Amino acid sequence: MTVLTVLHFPDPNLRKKAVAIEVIDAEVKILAQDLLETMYAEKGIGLAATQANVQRRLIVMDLSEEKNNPVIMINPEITASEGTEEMQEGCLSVPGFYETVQRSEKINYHYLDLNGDHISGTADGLLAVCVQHEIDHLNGKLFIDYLSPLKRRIIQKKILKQDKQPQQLL
Ligand code: GNR
Ligand code: NI
Repeated sequence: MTVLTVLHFPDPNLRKKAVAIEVIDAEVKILAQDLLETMYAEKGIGLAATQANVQRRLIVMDLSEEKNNPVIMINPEITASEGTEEMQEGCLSVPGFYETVQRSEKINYHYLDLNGDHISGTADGLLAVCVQHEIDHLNGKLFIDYLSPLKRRIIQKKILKQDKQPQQLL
């Protein structure tokens, strides 16, 4: 088990489109576990493989209070959506910034689990937001892309400055 490095905006690798997973082999299973471990270590509620610089269509999340409900979604897709809702979002790849984003309110989704079984469901609230946020990552899109260019530029400057500071290790 490994905590992976999470890329920060404006790393160009965050803009790459992830490719579908054709075979759920040992490598995919290890990646899923490492993504979960990274998500828990960084105190996120979701994480996409893209954020760990792996361009495969795999996302993980855990929306439970007790952090005991890991969900692994392979090749996740939104098959229907309705309504709009606004929620304040954050992102481990845009650390320290929280902004309101408009998304679909209710979605139908589909994915493969680690056994290759087809899972579909409907979601609203935080789960709906999180699934949309994570699938965006797989398509090279970030929540700040929904903000004004000015806001995005300010955030970019601040993150570049932040990441230029020497990091305090332990
Ligand atoms: O930890 C996270 N919290 C969050 C809050 C509101 C909307 C989306 C998210 S996802 C984010 C973790 C992350 O960056 N996933 O890609
Ligand atoms: Ni994110």
